Amino acid sequence: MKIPVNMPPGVAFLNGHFTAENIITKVTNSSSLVGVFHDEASWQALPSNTVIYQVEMLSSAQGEGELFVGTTHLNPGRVGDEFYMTRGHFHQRREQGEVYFGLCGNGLLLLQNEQGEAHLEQVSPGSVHIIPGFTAHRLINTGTEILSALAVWPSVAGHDYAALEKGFAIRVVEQDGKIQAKEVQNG
Ligand code: PAN
Ligand code: ZN
Repeated sequence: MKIPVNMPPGVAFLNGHFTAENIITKVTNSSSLVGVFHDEASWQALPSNTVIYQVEMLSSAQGEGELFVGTTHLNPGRVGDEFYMTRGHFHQRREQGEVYFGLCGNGLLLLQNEQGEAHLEQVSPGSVHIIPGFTAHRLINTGTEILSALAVWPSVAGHDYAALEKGFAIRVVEQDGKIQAKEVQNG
């Protein structure tokens, strides 16, 4: 009997683009990131169709035990002094973790627990980030190139954006030509 060997989807580790039959892409424009950046006037001044990031995902099975695979491509840039970043979220199923892999570009992964304690990890090509359950996460592009990171997460995890309405406890800005992480009051 001939045993079939199927061709799986592929990912280019240099830029995170997939080769697969069905790729799902979600584009996030500045206009949908209401209240995310602290300099509201600079945010208002951006053309509303300014692309901040895109998530490219494989279409995969959903349900308990199934996994999603996706790459976030976060553009370089700033809103005022604050670097472009993803909205950031807790998982709706709080206990579900995730793994991020830095592929290209340079940036930071902001992690924050339910007590509001936050810290940063350097994201660079080859970096591996284990995001535990009960931990909100956001990517920040502090470089001049696109920051792409591959992620694998349980399909049942879901996204809870509302829980972070007050924002994260750290903001990352450029000040005096340097990348500076600042603690936010009421974060
Ligand atoms: C990622 C994120 C992606 C976009 O795939 O969803 O980086 O960030 P926001 O969802 O915060 O807009 C992930 O963490 N999935 O669970
Ligand atoms: Zn996530």
